[in-house]
Amino acid sequence: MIKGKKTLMPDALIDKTEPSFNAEPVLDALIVGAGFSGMYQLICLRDRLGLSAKVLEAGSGVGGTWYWNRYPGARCDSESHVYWYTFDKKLMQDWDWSERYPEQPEILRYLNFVADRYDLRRDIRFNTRVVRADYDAAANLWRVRTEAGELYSARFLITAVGCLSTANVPNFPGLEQFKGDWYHTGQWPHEGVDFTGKRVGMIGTGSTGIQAAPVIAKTAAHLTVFQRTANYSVPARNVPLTPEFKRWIKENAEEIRSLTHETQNGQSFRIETRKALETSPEEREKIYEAAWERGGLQFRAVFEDMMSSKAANDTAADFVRRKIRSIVKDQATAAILSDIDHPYAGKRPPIDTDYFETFNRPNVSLVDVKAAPIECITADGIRTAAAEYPLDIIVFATGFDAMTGPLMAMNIHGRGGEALRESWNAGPRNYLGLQVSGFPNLFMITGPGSPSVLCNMPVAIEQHADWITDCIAHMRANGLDRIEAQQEAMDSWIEKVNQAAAATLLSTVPHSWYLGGNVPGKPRVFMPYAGGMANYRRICDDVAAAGYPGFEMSASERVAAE
Ligand code: NA7
Repeated sequence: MIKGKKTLMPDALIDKTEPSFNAEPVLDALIVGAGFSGMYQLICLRDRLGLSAKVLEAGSGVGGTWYWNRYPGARCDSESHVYWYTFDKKLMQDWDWSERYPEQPEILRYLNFVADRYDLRRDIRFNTRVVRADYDAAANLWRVRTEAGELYSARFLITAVGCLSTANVPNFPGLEQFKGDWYHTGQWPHEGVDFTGKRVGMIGTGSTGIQAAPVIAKTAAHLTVFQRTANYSVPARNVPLTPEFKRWIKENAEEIRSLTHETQNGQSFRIETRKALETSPEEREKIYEAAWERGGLQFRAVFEDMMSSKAANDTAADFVRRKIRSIVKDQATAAILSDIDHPYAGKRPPIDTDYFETFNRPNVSLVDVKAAPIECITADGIRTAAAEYPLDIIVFATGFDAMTGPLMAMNIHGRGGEALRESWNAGPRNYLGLQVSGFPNLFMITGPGSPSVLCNMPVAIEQHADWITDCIAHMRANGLDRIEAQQEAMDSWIEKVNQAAAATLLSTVPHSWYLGGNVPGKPRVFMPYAGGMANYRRICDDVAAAGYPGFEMSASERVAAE
């Protein structure tokens, strides 16, 4: 135990032997990552259960995704009144968002406000990257090593490393000879980047590139957008929140929270029950037009069959393509932007502020790198199969090794030294997205196999952290200190994850990061659980209520002997 630190962990569960390599006292729980999930998990375990818990965080501050992604235009696509913690009624009353979609600096301020309010920093070790974690079966402890060589031991290891935190910088030949500056959007310099008077090249047109391009174009001398796969986007229609709306949030905070627990996407809007294919073309057009005007992710929710029927989806896809062609004045550019090869929202659907309008600026041009791929980076810019583009700055808006990347980077080894990397070499496998057979006492927050990125993240995060907390409380109450997902439970869960994906159009887009399609060599497996957040919550609750079937719980020998 940490000297002088109160813990409620029963003596029987405490490892009293100091392992030879261990420099730190044994903790009840070690959490990796101090973003939305790690911060809340710390509150749950330390303040609710009274455990000794610490967080290791690679960054120098809290925030996770919102600490790293400081690129111009970075903003949340969920609306602010559902993008926060809801575990504390008073906290919801004490924070005001300023805009419909909170911008990165405001979210980071919010997370710092939460860290201050619950005095979290005293148990977070910053600038500390985990480079290896081993399960020590004899001691029933996780042994964790950091980049600086520090060693930690803990009964439970909880990964709160985010889904989109391992930057994917494509391996273009010649990057090292580029004379200008280059940046990945997910590792943006804290001091910002001055684009004034610069020739900027931006690779990537996912949610990030679509947010960044309009902002970069405002100050750059010229912005060249290198597009491989054309993408849909719907206007966000961001606005400052009125005093009336802010009051409405406070007065209805509990009802909004309940609604986010009932919907399949953790949002405060429901997916309509009407079907696109049973709606007349005129009526459909009106519905899409109204959704386009309202803006935001809700566009996806206007027809029940949009994500399950290709024919229904085609009506939405056709609407957005027509919008792109009506906004973008240069017909050649409009044709490249609207030549989209996948269903609407088959990849994560971006929302934007003036993205397509940006291509009407005289200082912005589009390069189709599907037609003429990028061959290399030269000292002076980017060379494609068709031309060379001289640049001062290159922005990689090229996404992430999503979901599994951050877990693999921790170099996790389970029982008998089995590496997670090996165990998952054909794609991630787990039970309920929470635990992997062979890796006792390891819990994953919003990892593969859970709704995670298909849900409004704070809703998914609170559900996971609460479930893990209740599970650990149950174990403590029953004198148990070891939990491991059973192989059969894992196999049948993965079947459910695959079935859920196959029932939607999400699994039909080979280049989507949901499927690992954006990282060369990554197994093509649909990673998140697409069966809906409300359904998933029910499944997890039922498992807990039934005494955790599918998990094997036990008392390690020392505990059993007492
Ligand atoms: P995404 O959605 O993975 O988008 C990355 C973009 O970068 C996408 O347009 C890719 O094209 C492009 N890309 C990646 N590698 C290359 C290479 N080698 N050449 C050319 N273009 C490339 O990442 P984002 O950061 O935009 O968004 C991630 C999530 O953050 C988002 O979904 C939200 O949940 C928040 P491709 O489509 O693969 O052809």
